Amino acid sequence: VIRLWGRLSSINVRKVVFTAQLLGVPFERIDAGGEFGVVHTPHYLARNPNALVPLLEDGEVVLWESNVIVRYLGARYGQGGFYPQDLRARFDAERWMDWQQTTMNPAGRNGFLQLVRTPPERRDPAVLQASVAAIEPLWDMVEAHLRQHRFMAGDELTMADVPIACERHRWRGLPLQHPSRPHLDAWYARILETPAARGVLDLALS
Ligand SMILES: N[C@@H](CCC(=O)N[C@@H](CS)C(=O)NCC(=O)O)C(=O)O
Repeated sequence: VIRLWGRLSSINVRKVVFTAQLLGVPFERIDAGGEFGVVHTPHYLARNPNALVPLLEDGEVVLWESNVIVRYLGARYGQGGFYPQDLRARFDAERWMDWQQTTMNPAGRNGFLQLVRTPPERRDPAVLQASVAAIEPLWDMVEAHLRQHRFMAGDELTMADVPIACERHRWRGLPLQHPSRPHLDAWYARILETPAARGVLDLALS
C-alpha cells in the first residue's frame, strides 16, 4: 500500500492526493504536519529530514518534494499522457511544474498566509498587496498560454496541470477580487469536473 504522510490543508499534499486520484492509485493518507505534528519524530525525520509534508512511501521508494512525487506517480502508474513519453512534451510539462514551485508559489504564498493563517488584527495590508501584485501577472501569463492550449502542456491533462490547479485552488479561494480570465476559468472548470478533484480541490482553505 502506498503511504502518504501529510495534512490536506497543505497545497503540496493536495498535489499528491489529486495525482493519485487522477491515476486511480490506491493510497493510505496519514495526517502529519501543522497541528498534527509527527514530522519531528525520529521515524519521520529518518524518511524526510526536512520535517515537511508531503512524504510518500511506496515499498522501497521513499520520496519528499511534492512535484517529484507527482512525477514519480505519473512515471510509475500513469497511463496515457499524464506523464508524457515524448521528450518535448514531457519537458514542456516539466517547466510548468518547476515554474509553479519556484515562481508562482512564492508569489502567492503570503497572500494565502495573510488571509487564511493570520488573524485579522495581525495582518499587514502591504504584504498582502505585494503578493497580489506578484501573482496576478503570472495568472495573466497562464491565461495567455491557455488561450492556445486546452491544458498546461497540450490538449490533454498532464502532470503539469496538477501544481497549477492546486495553486489556482489556493489563490481562487482567497476573499479577493478575481479578475475574469476566460481561458484560465474554463481550464479550471474542466479540472474541477474531474472526479479526482473531489475531496481535494473542493476543500475550503485552512
Ligand atoms: N518544496 C516542498 C515544500 C514542502 C512544504 O513546505 N510543506 C509545508 C506544507 S505546504 C510543511 O510541511 N509545513 C510544515 C508543517 O506542515 O508542519 C514540497 O513541494 O514538497
